[in-house]
Amino acid sequence: MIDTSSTSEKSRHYFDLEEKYGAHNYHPLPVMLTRGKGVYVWDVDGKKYYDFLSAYSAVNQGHCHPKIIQVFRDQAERLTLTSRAFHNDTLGEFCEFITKLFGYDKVLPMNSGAEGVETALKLCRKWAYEVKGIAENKAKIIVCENNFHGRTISIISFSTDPTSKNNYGPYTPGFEVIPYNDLPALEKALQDENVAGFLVEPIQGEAGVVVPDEGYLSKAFQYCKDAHVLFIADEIQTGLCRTGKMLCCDHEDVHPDILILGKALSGGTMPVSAVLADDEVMLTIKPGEHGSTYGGNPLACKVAITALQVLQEEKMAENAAKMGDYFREKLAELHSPNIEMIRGKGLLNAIVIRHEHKNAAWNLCLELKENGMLAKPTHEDKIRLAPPLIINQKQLDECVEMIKDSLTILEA
Ligand code: IF1
Repeated sequence: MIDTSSTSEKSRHYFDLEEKYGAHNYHPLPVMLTRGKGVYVWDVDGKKYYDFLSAYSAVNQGHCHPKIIQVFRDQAERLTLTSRAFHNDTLGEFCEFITKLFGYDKVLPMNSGAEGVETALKLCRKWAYEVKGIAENKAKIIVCENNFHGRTISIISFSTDPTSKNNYGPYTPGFEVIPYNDLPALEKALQDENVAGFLVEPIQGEAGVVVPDEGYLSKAFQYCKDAHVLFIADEIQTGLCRTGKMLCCDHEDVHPDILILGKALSGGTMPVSAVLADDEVMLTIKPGEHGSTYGGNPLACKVAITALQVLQEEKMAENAAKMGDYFREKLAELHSPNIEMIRGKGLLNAIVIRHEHKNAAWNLCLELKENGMLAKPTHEDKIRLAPPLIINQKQLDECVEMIKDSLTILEA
């Protein structure tokens, strides 16, 4: 059921269409958006909001970034898709740009984040058999509790969230779950010589922006090196300047063996993901052994180069770091009895609500919406606060006021 109690006639029309003809696989906030620009989005009644979800970090560069949209348009009029059965004159340029930027020999372009993760898992297994020498079908990949890496059957096979996982079995074997941010558990799991890889989110997004202890990533990386195991970083949500560095792994000078990017790689214009690795790993996949119709399409290639350039030119990592520190400081200064905890890095943040009722975080998000700010609760009591990375101090001040005003409804 869609809660439309606070919505207009106009938006109700669109809600009704979705409800009647669309699958019911989401529970969105009752707001009907029609336009976006920078840090703002507008609903069908013309009301303006700050976007504090940024499409789950896909619009780091801000909505409809003019430079990205211009390149998108130009390329859309020229050539959009050839398939990989033929060459196109944009793929090579993209491959050179992204591999040089992140320091890898090769890149494999895909579309959705989940496809990127699947590609990384396949690469890891190929490497396990063809380079590491693990016996057929014995390879194991270590993952973390409360992970979120996408929605495919194999990925949800190692989910620990019943909402994502239940009744989709039988599940794909070959994964071992250990607690997140737990180095002894990793050390122990790595003793099994059939382990080929360790897949990890540098900060767990869906789990509620769980930031691991300082040193966790660098030590985990070292443990993997020592055990001849691939360190696979899912930077789909944490990468591309979101946490105040180009990659979240950069905070600890970790250079993953396999790097997965997605979301903001297109600045929110289309699904573009990429898997980066050196030749020892990447060249284990031979012609015809993996791919996708749209992967590496000309439109995606041009848009991705521009999306990355925009992040660099506009110093979005620096802004995310600075504005993130400022934002958390201002939130702390509210001294709200209703905020249990404020956490995050750069502009990937969450507040944990001190709640009496189950719906506290949801109700707070409804109130934030009334006051002009869109955010989404996760796990009942947490609200993710992740605006586009172009937000400035004056805008953040305004948002902190909105949060302050909205928090009062929790006292009622
Ligand atoms: C939905 C969460 C965010 C991701 C990481 C891979 C993927 C995601 C670290 C898959 C996707 C999205 C999917 C979105 C909800 C959202 C999400 F709350 F579920 F966890 F961002 F926090 N790795 N995350 O975060 O990428 O295939 O979707 O392109 O509606 O499922 P995708």
